[in-house]
Amino acid sequence: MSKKAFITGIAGQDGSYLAEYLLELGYEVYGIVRRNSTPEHQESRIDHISDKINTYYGDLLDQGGLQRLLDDIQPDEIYNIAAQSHVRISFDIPQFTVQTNAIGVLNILEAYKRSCPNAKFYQASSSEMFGLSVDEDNSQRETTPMNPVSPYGCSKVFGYNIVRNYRRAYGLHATNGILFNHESPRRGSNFVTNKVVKAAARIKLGLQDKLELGNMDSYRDWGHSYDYVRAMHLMLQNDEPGDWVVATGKTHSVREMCDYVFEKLGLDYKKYVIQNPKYMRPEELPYLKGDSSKIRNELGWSPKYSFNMLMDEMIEHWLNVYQKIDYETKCSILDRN
Ligand code: NAP
Ligand code: F7E
Repeated sequence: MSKKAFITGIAGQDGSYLAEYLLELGYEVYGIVRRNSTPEHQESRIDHISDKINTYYGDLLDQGGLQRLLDDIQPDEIYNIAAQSHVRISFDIPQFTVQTNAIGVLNILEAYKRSCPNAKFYQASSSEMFGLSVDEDNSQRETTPMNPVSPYGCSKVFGYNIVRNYRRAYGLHATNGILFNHESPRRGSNFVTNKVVKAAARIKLGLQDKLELGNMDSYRDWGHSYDYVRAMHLMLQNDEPGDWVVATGKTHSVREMCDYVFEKLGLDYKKYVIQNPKYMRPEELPYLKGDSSKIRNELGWSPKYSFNMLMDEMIEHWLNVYQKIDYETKCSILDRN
């Protein structure tokens, strides 16, 4: 009999890759999407698999609805991926962020504990929880102290801790994946990688003439969402629940990322990128580089995508979207480097 997976945030970046991956593995896939006044846009990342998955309206803030769905579906695995996931925006809407990312985790844990306590549970925890803490070897890992610098980071620390508490207190198979930044062509275009690649492609095609960014001197450990959803699934296949860091172990500044992307398109980013204080954060997290030895050694995970492969896929995606140039010109741009 197929296993059943229940995914909150199924229409988000990770939710969509995870749903695809679990379908490939033969799972029955269920998930919730929020009510939205323009429903024709909200499932764009999962439209291509809409006939293979089962989606319901639901919200992490509506515990009764979560309870009813888990009662009915009785999933084997629950992936709590939904969140207000934008760090800078968490300063604009701190209460909604904390309600969803902290109380929302408690809501689904309670529903899980009552409806299907034998299921396995995954919580989307984040490297943003480490904030200003960096170990002496310039990395963050499972043992690095948590010192968050945003309402988002603070909310995720609560989610992380309540999952550990429910694991110990009630013997639940509840796991935290502490994921570093991961991107893809499906990334929201107000996150920095997709914002830069999309703008660079538009500039190349003459559709835009400048790009406004915030702090270009922060460093991030960027991987591909596809590799990271494989890690989520692996964690739930382990007999014991736990906490695992998922990261590439390589870090790049926003400036270096701009340099790579613009150069790939034959452009000099310095001619086009300007800084706008609007995109600065009240408090910034300056540096992330993850040590994922634990998941590599214990569960055998490793990423398939390098930073360059990730960026190249995103560049190709946005060039295809803005197909004003013909195929041959596009190939010559991609071949140049
Ligand atoms: P995403 O693209 O922003 O997707 C988040 C999803 O959650 C969206 O479908 C969103 O729906 C939904 N959602 C928001 N509030 C909700 C609520 N109250 N109830 C139910 N659904 C709600 O984020 P992602 O990049 O896929 O990230 C997935 C998870 O991993 C998030 O928890 C994020 O915080 C965490 N994480 C991400 C990264 C990363 O680099 N991507 C790293 C570490 C951790 P709407 O479209 O309706 O808002
Ligand atoms: O910012 C700088 C910004 O918004 C990366 C989320 O998935 O990863 C993500 O959070 C860096 C920051 O991601 C702009 O200040 C400069 O230093 O792409 P981002 P994030 O804040 O690291 C963590 C692990 C998560 O858990 C989150 O859910 O880029 N930056 N200029 C900019 N960032 C944005 N968004 N826009 C700019 O114009």
